[in-house]
Amino acid sequence: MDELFQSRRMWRRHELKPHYDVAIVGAGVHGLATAYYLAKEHGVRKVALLEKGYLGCGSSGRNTAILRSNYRTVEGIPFYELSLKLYEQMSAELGWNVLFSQCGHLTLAHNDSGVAGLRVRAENNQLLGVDSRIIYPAEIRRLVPALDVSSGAHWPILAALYHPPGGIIRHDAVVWGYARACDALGVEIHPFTEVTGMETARGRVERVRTTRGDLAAGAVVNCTAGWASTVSQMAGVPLPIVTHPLQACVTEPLKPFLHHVIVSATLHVYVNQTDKGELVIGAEIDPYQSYSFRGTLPTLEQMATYTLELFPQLHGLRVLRQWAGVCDITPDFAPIIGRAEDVVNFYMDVGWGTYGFKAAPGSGKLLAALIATGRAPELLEPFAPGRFRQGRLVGEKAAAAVSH
Ligand code: PYC
Repeated sequence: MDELFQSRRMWRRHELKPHYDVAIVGAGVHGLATAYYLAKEHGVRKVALLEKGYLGCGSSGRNTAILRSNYRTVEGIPFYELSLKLYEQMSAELGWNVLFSQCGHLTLAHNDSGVAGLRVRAENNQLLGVDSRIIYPAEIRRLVPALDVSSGAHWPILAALYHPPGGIIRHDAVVWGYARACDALGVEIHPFTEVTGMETARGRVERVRTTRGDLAAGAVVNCTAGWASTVSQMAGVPLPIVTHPLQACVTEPLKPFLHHVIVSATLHVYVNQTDKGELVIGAEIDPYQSYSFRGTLPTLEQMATYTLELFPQLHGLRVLRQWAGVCDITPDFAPIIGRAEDVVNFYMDVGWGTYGFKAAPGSGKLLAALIATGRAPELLEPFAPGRFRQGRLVGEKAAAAVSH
């Protein structure tokens, strides 16, 4: 591995081969993590990652890079906790700095029902070993002096769920670190290789058609986030997923004044300050389904209005950029991970909605184990593709940072 790391390219170019053990559609963090763990932990190295654009062009490069594990359900919390732990070790594991800053994460409550919701999360978190607790205005003011914690605010801050291990990572660094490690393990990365169709017969995907030629694979994996339903449909697997854009923006840099991630689900806004001093601000999902990457003025106005409710002193701050990513949202706001019920070599790691980046290392590790061994790790079972048919929903919506 060391020798390969010394070559100047972080990942190499390859001709597309006619056959692989595993073909992964989508080389964002989920696809990369799955390939990495297949190669590293199971010795499955004849793996092709097929990406229609450049690496990180989808949701992996278009999120607000927040990591946390303070979810709500007994199914979700251990899953995100596993991912957070893997993120904590990632720089050492990959020999590559992913710039994870565990600065702490605060979810604010502005009314009694908000506080009640945070209490449920705090108790579930603590029962499952996640560092998370309710704090009140005096402590919030001490941690985040810049927040308007006065009782005269339009949306007074009554309490917060404080999650010290949460924070911000450099999302591009995660993509590049995984890609570099995958390449060193022999995985082939094929950017600008769009999957255009699949041929199925006898309950299997027999061929995958791409813009660079066809291939066959023992297992085909859908890790395409916003495009999940379109790609699964190619294998004849309909999914109950809808795709919505989620917008964010970044401001001009300021002197460091905000040392935590601040989230208000009531105000549909989340704010953090990067090491460069810029504020990264995120919105709720767009109210309509679309695959657009464009920012819109109403959402920008909304992000600015709600940010100023929390930090009135930021009026006059200029926005540098605005963008959108696209989110694959399921009816219960929890992912779909596992093997398709009726297509035996088709696997999915999709439906992550606005949570996908946080979960990638854990889902990659567990999905790789399922593909390599044929046995679903216990943590994956609640998220199996059959759960909608069986009426076993997970219900993670109340842990969202933003409204859906
Ligand atoms: O759930 O932490 C979250 C989140 C942040 C941005 C979108 N969702």
